[in-house]
Amino acid sequence: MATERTLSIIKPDATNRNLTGKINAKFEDAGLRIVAQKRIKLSMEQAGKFYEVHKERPFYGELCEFMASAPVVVQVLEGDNAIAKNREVMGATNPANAEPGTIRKEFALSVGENSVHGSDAPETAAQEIAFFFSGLELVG
Ligand code: RTP
Ligand code: MG
Repeated sequence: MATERTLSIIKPDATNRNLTGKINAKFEDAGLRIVAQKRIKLSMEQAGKFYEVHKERPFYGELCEFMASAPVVVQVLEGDNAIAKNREVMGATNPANAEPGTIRKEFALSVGENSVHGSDAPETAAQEIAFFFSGLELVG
């Protein structure tokens, strides 16, 4: 199996409710190592740039406002098949459709305020990691 890295974000609905530790425990229990992590407050401009791929979607404005509404925790997770494994631990985008035991099933408030983000492919993972972290911040 390939060791991969993926970009994860603990979103404002979760940081507001002090869920960072509980969410990190889910990642670590699944074998995902947190190799970089920082708590930051995104500006509207930064949120807009990060989610540029969704700019034509009807929820884009609401999504950017939400992501800039309170601090987020951005992190790099590493492990075997980390991209797919992280998305499995996160659960479906809409918590109503998420499997029991997943982060979104247990913690998400709605399809928008759904507690976590995870990269969806190797190319986006590399881009998203570089968006938030410099090489110096990434230890093995
Ligand atoms: P993410 O990118 O955050 O990991 O989530 P995802 O792949 O499961 O979902 P995606 O389709 O990429 O959508 C990105 C984020 O936009 C918000 N969203 N709101 N109101 C809505 O119908 C709606 N749909 C999506 C969610 O916060 C979703 O995670
Ligand atoms: Mg996505």
